[in-house]
Amino acid sequence: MTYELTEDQRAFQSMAREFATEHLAPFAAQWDEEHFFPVATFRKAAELGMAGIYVREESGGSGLTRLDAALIFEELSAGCIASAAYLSIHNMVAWMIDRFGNDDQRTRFLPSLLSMEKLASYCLTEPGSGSDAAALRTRAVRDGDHYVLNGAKAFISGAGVSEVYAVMVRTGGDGPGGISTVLVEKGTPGLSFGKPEKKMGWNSQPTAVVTFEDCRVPVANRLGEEGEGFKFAMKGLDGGRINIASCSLGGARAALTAAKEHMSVRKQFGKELASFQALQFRFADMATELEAARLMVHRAARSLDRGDPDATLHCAMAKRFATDAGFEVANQALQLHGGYGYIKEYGVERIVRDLRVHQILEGTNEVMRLITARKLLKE
Ligand code: FAD
Ligand code: 2MC
Repeated sequence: MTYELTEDQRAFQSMAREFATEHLAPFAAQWDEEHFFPVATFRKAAELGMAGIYVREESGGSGLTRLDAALIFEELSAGCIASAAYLSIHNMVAWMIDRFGNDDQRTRFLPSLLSMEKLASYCLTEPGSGSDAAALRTRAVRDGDHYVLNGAKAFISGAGVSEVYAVMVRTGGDGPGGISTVLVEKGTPGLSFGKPEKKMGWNSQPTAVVTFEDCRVPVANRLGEEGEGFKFAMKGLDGGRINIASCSLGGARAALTAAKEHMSVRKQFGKELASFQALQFRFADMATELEAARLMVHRAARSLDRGDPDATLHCAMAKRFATDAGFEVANQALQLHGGYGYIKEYGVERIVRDLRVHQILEGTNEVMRLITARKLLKE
């Protein structure tokens, strides 16, 4: 395995870095403050192919690898964590439609998702089932050529704004084998949204409950066969976990850079902070943890690209490690700023708030340990 990036990968990386520097970083604080979801900016990102990064070219996507996506999400997140993370969810849904949908579904849904004229949401979690996702209870009962959906999904990113919802529903019996995935369009009677949740971070994207009350969805909107939905959801999340881990890398890198700048200008006891060896060592550890996390994320991405049988394990390990390391690095960067770290103007407290949730969503870090232990103890 080589860790050198190709010329193409360096080009995607700089493209995303330039986009983040110009279109995300200057506005991230304001979007956080005003709870503004930057849809117009997403459309600009889509023009550069960032709405379907690993959707196949023949389906209108960019046809890039998971490693390319990891590089891109790290760069975007260094500009605005919450926006990059939403884009990652949108990409996950677009990929699921390309990978598990049929030609009719690709034709109907992908063009407007790839331009981000329409946004997408991923709906797995329910009020009663988070970590135990296979216990979901939203039911879809067949009625002719429609399913009638009843139930609710919790914490849905993009809810209310998104036009396309990839919803994991129960069409059969208990457990993972009774789950299917259906695409529900905004405007369908019986589909409604709760009030946006008030959150610690990720403020520039809405999160809300999605409710289905006798919501009639065409059977033609089901991805794959009945009973395949849980596996589709998990396969989507393998890639999602690499992306969210990459978003942690980008946010933590931005915090590390801010700490470096602060340490070189702030003086105490007549010397720059950067001259205290205790702080130098702390900075060195932060940079080392971040680099270790990056290597793990890139290895997981390559595993997924190669179809390695251990890809799910590598994704879980990388998500656990990188989101924990990312949060710790950001929190230490805040500490290195002293009181200024607690002041919004310096930008580090937002990074800490935004990165905290990466240890919880797309599978908590306890669930990542569960996946890892199950796999390793079985061998
Ligand atoms: P629970 O499952 O109730 O867990 C509570 C605690 O118990 C956690 O610490 C957990 O790790 C631990 N725990 C649970 N089971 C075990 C076990 N077996 N062993 C050890 N520890 C365990 N979901 C979506 O489907 N789509 C979205 O777009 C989405 N966006 C989100 C955005 C935000 C801002 C947030 C906060 C959440 C979002 N989620 C979304 C939901 C998220 O995936 C869940 O919150 C997460 O999976 C955990 O589920 P839970 O909150 O029900 O916690
Ligand atoms: N790829 C392919 N198939 C998979 C898979 C994967 N990554 N993971 C599981 N499966 C299959 C598995 O092989 C099994 O198939 P079979 O019955 O043929 O053997 C089936 O799915 C059931 O798997 P498990 O027996 O492992 O299922 P279990 O119920 O024990 O739980 C667990 C699996 C805990 C890993 C899963 O419920 C999980 O990931 N929970 C966390 C939920 C989560 O990540 N939520 C995130 C919501 S999205 C979000 O937060 C956003 C911000 C978008």
